Amino acid sequence: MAIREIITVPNPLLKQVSKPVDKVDDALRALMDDMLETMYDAPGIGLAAIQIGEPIRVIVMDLQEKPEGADEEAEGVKNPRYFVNPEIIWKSEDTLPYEEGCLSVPEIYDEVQRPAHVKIRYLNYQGEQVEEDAEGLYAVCIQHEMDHLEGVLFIDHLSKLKRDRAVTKVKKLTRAA
Ligand code: K2U
Ligand code: ZN
Repeated sequence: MAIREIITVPNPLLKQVSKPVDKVDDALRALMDDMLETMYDAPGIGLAAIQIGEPIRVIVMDLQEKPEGADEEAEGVKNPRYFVNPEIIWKSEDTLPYEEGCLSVPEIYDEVQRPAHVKIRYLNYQGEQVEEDAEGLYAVCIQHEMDHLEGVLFIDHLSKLKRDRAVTKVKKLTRAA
């Protein structure tokens, strides 16, 4: 397994539409293992393959949710999820706001409205087809990652002024780093 570099705005690769995967094989599973290790190291709770420069329709996620009644500083329970060629097959009318961030737009956070409930279809780590409901943070995260597969960032849902300010701030941050 390897930790890969996460590309950040204004890298034009992030605007690319990712291509479907032909086969879920050992090579793809090795890439998904690298994506998961990279996501944990960032740290984050989701990562799309394009964020490490691979323009293919693959997402990894681990919401690391705390068990019921656990205290604040308790560690979230690891529950890695893998999504190959994911599709959103239904979206609720009602939407929910959520303060989003993105590993490719570091230190920028802003509110985005998204459908509160979605139904998704994807291939899992073994290449089996799965259909699942997603609500709450799961729904927010999968829609955020599915945007990445279309070359869309969460700042693209904001005003032009906010978007331009975010890109300028990240340019300064990454130049200084
Ligand atoms: O795509 C990414 O950069 C991963 C995001 C996923 C995400 C964005 C917004 C809302 C939910 C998930 C990163 O994990 S951002 C870090 C983060 C961590 C915990 C909760 C929300 C965001
Ligand atoms: Zn993101």
